[in-house]
Amino acid sequence: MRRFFAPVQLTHAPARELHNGSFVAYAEVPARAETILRAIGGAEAPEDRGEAPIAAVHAPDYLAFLKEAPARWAAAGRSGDAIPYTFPVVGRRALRLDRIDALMGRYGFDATTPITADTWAAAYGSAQTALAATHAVFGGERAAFALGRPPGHHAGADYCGGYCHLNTAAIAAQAARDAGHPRVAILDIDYHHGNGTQDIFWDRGDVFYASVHADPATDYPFYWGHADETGEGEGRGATLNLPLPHGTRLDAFRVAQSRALDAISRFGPGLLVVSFGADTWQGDPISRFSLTTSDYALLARDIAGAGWPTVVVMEGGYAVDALGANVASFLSGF
Ligand code: OKP
Ligand code: ZN
Repeated sequence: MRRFFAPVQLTHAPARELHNGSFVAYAEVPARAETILRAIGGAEAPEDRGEAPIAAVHAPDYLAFLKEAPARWAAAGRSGDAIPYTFPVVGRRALRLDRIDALMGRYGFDATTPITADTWAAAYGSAQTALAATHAVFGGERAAFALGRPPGHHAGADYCGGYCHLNTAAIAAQAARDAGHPRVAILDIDYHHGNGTQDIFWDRGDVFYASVHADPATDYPFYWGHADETGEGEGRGATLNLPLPHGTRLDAFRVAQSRALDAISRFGPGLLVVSFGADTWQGDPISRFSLTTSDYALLARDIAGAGWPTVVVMEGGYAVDALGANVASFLSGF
């Protein structure tokens, strides 16, 4: 299975994040990628396919913001990483967006996603891995892996959050659409709901989004991922949310994933993108499901058994010592 990673992705290394009321060490560390690389025996550098496939998903003003935010933050006299701390409450009129502090809240939905001077380059590299894996599948590979780090599924068309800046799964899915696949599906099995991916395809009928995740009644990102969110307009019925409770083990997770795969089968995609997070592992420090390392191979086998050309993009997983084995187990199922 071909796998892709760009060394520049290691440069995004924020110092701290706001977590449950305190500043703590950032959980989405470069060592996550290093441990995965060791476990899977390295990866190819992706070809640079430029910004157009990223701009096919993300708004131009948001991309400009991501590139400019660190310099504007520094110009305001700040020494630490840029972190939003004030947000435009839903529905407010007369937004004044000329100040970096206001822009941070406009383009970020939480205080857990700092932007550093290296963030744009790292996120760009992460997006290129998703494109490289997608093109490998276009070229006939049965499945390919994008070691996306920073991850992507919380990033919307015009916002960042949840350690995510560019939505790698959405960029892969859109690239498949633009290459002529009429229907593309995304299966998101990270512990957290992929609100950004859901938002991007919310009113579209050409990209199906199915997610198995921790119930947003108890878990981040709270505002999205409830079972009654099913899409709107052309996208009505093309979003499927399957929230599960704390403590979920393989049996219940596998039943939910099968429901998602059945729905995707009825949709009939020509290509599948999997947003894979290993934060469903039993020892994950920020999550509360109970999957084991060997469970990931079984889950991947169920997905592979459906037979679609498949692009796997890396999302979360924060138990760094176990992460490599968990990812290797998942990929072995293909
Ligand atoms: C990114 B991914 C709440 C902490 C939430 C953000 C979690 C982002 C997860 N106190 N932190 O989906 O793995
Ligand atoms: Zn997650």
